[in-house]
Amino acid sequence: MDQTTAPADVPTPSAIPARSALPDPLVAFDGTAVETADEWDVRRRPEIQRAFEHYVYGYAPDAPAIEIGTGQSTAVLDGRATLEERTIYFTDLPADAPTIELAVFTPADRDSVPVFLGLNNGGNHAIIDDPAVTITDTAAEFGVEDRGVASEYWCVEQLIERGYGLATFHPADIGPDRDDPTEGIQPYYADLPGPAPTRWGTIAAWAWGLRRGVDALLENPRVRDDGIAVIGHSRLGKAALLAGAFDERIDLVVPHQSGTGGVTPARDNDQETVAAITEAFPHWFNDLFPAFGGRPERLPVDQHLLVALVAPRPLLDTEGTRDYWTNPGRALDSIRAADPVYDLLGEDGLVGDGLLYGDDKVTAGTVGTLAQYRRETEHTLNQGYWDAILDFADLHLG
Ligand code: GTR
Repeated sequence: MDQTTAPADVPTPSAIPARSALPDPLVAFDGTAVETADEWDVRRRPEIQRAFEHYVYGYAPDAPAIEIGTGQSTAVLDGRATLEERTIYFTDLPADAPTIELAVFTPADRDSVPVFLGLNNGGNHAIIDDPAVTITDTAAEFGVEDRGVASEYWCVEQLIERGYGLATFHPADIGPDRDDPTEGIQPYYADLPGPAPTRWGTIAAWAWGLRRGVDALLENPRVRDDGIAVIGHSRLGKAALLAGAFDERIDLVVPHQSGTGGVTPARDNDQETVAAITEAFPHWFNDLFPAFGGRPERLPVDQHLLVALVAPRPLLDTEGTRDYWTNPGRALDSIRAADPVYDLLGEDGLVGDGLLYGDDKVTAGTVGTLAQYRRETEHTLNQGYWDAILDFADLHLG
């Protein structure tokens, strides 16, 4: 690993001291203090981003040229919502390159609303039970068979009622969740920064795909430009957080039960370790990250810094108390360790201890721009979570 050519501002693991504590977000890799918002923006934020690309997720391509197809617009949910299906084409790539099949549900009676963008594992047709929703090719291959089976997970009726939209596509539009580098969008990008072992993994590709979803939403008059929230669950929560950390057009981030490689640190994690995750899912990360298995204290970064990259934008980390593998306690440590960056950038960040449970009210008095919210669940998403998420969004996206 130490032989790889790291860019000048990325330290090699041997050049940085092993640290069992989470690295201080406000101390640059060269050991100097980061004392102003400007220093954070110009110096520290980019070096942290570079280190995540280099050591963890891989370098993703720049924003590509896209074209958005016309597709269908149709009334769904008894006329309460409008469904727009739009294909996102990558116009500089060969004609056989992947496309994103984006479905956007928005309240029929509003002009322009905040929208949650998230990857869905079932297929767009799993969101509501309505034959109007297209079963896309990738969803037919990788998603579920039955329509509407994820309706109590995505709760789109509840979103619509509360004045929000949902935009979604299947992750396999960008790349299937398996260890085959010949599939998906990745093989279409040969020239990326960094040496070969830093080539982007699937989480980076999914995050990049989400950012293409943002490109499309910003062109959509039914979507409020300053109201784009990104959400994702578990492996897709890791992608949502990564997208939010790199893309300042994203206004609010909800990494739901995102675990290791998401909000949960690699250090001092007695649940899913770097060794375990890179062995089970080698394609999720780049090929340098596995070298930190068994020695996470050598990582120049840890996941609290990914949270910090979202600052000053609001982030709600949602976790299940019985979802042990994601390690909600360590995720809370991560949130807390990112808080000083919110302070530096003039946001209130955590209020109190930063933790809310179950029926705790998510209001201006109880949460700031950064919080963890837990429910008594295992590894799932449901209406109770959405109540809290939408309360948080009401506060910050108004
Ligand atoms: C697990 C994996 C977790 C999490 C989860 C999921 O098997 O170990 O990191 O991503 O899958 O995506 O549901």
